[in-house]
Amino acid sequence: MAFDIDMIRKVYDTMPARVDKARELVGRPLTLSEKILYAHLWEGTPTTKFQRAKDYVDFAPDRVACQDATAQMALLQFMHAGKESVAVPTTVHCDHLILAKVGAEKDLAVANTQSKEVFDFLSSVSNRYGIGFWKPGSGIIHQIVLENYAFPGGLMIGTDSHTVNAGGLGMLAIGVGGADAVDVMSGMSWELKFPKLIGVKLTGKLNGWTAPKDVILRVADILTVKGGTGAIVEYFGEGATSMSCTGKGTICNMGAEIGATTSTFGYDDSMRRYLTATGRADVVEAADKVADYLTADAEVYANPEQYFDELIEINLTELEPYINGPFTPDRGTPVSKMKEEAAKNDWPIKVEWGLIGSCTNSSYEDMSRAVSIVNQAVELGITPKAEFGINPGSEQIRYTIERDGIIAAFEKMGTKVFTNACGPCIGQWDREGADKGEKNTIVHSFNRNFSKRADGNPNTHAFVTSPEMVAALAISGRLDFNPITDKLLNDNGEEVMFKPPFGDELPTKGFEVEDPGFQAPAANGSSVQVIVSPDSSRLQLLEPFQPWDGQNITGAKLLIKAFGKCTTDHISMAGPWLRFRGHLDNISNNMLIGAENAFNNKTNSVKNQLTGEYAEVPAVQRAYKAAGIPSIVVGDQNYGEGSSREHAAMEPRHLGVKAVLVKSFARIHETNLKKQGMLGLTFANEADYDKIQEDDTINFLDLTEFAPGKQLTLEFVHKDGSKDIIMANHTYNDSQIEWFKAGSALNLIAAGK
Ligand code: MIC
Ligand code: SF4
Repeated sequence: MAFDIDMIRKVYDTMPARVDKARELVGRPLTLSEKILYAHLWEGTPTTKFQRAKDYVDFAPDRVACQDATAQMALLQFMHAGKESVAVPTTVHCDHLILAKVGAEKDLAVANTQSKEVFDFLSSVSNRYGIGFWKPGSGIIHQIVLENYAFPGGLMIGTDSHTVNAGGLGMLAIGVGGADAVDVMSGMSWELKFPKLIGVKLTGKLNGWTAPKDVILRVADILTVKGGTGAIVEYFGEGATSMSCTGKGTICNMGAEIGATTSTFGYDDSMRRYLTATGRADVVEAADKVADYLTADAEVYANPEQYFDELIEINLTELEPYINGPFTPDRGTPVSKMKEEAAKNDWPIKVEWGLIGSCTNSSYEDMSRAVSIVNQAVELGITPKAEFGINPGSEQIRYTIERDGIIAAFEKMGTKVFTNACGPCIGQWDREGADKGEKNTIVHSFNRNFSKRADGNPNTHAFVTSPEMVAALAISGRLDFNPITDKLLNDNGEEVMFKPPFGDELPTKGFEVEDPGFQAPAANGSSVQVIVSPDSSRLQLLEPFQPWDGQNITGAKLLIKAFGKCTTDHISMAGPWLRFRGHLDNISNNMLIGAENAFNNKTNSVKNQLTGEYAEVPAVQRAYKAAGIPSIVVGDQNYGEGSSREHAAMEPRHLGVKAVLVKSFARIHETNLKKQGMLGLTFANEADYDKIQEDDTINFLDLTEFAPGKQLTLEFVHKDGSKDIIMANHTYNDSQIEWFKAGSALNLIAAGK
């Protein structure tokens, strides 16, 4: 478990010289993000003035973290890279595959039986290649990383979009697909387009009912789900330094929901307190020596408009609690407007469930503030109207809140304490009655609330809010309850009111844990056997994808023209499908089943152009594949938003889709497509989306001249014989074009190039 103090010291040793040199070259003060990026340039990469949002740059991340649902594919790919062990410190965390049903103890035992094969695979592959392994029940990847590995000024990548959580400790932590992780684990550089920078100045101070969560709910409301694309969000100001480190983590975590590359905060006392409380006083000592490099230059904070591409200012003193949703995390409603909004939109007022947890909001502070509301309810004699569930973020948090009586207080109210894992946040929730599909409302402190995500029911209206607001809304049983102004009736029919929540930032008696659930890898793993049974339904060794044949793609069929929001949950659904994350062929049966077909507004119903009949998307695509016919997918804005799961790129690749042509992409998904040897293209003219018809056949006219910065020409032949020529943009650079030619980036690594 030992966090790598030597590695951290090495980063700090080289940081000042690198940053000073960069500042000189750039010729102006530097932001924190720039300092961290310049300090992590890949050896030999010239320090030049990189153009934001333009230049691809090679970096050397300090760490890699993977979670079980994505690690399977990442490590199956890593096994092809031909390496003896990972080149940078790496950990694997088992957190996504545990179904929440009755409570931690039983649920964990069930998961350990049902997913034994997968956990055994991950444990042995970790042991084999020098990877630290966190067992099921140890906690959610991002809480564990924050508690053990994150450090100010570091650069890490992780195969999960919420890796960004570690920004709470002043890191640049970035979510990537498994293939990117394989590069870094193999000792290669990691490429990122030099990001734009968004500054968020926080003035004032959080107070009363507002929490760090409200900052990001407000930012999401301002920037929307794609407003952060290609950007790092840097928070600063008195409002930033006055909040807790885990609160900062919450804000950075949900930066994934605005599409931001990552978010971060400058090194401050809250980080010192957190590092010390989590047993890392030596990191504080090392960081203090280079503290000036772990925050932006003073001129940047004094005149932020000169250094950021975009600047937002939020006054925390005036900020209200927010409730975002339903169906998208950027639809923000301040608590004072909820009565009006809910009535206007006909959202179900009755709250059925309140869920506290997920990697976003499962810290000690979150639990202690939420329980302060629960305790008040008990004192005031109110029986909660909704059901309650919590997922502690890690075993260390669970153990500590149990010791401090917080769990007992929750349980007094009938709360279900689920495993230290993702649980309902990723649809690992056996919610009673969800199959009836009734319209209903739930409130949770998670980050995502896409349709069907938590319980599979498309009519569940999920709202995202702070843990303390979840507690208040669940106890009142009403979505439009405003705890700041509204009274409640207790069980005796008396009018009562809640006082604002309060809680400890960190446990006054310190953190404690008996068995954190960590397994260190063998010192020399070369004799460890990694077993994948050939008849497994859960795991399948990968076959390399075929290289490009050097010809234009012709006679391709339109598989689907997806309409509106098409997140990775729509492309490769989670929930029950998580069990196939290590088996490419089986999981491909969920390909695009959640996407809305623009021609009939139905999901999972597309026309098979060979028969004229409508059928499920994977079935139609398998029919094209069997007939040796290529196909393409067309999509709308921000296609592939959400998760880092590369299955959303590998499934179409595996089933024979050649290109995905959309109005715009989310960052991680676009990279995942490139890595897997697919063509990820955007309409040069967005309005051309409307020209695409259901029976179209597509010919590429100049793929043979595929080159950086050069548009591709596609001919869409309609049913009546008429044609449209559509120009497509792409962002492939020279090396990414090589991935396409080779069939995938991994094919190049495996060939030793
Ligand atoms: C999520 O929150 O959607 C997930 C599940 O953590 C994903 C990763 C996955 O699909 O395995 C993510 O955010 O990247
Ligand atoms: Fe797990 Fe949810 Fe966090 Fe994703 S967002 S890592 S599913 S807790």
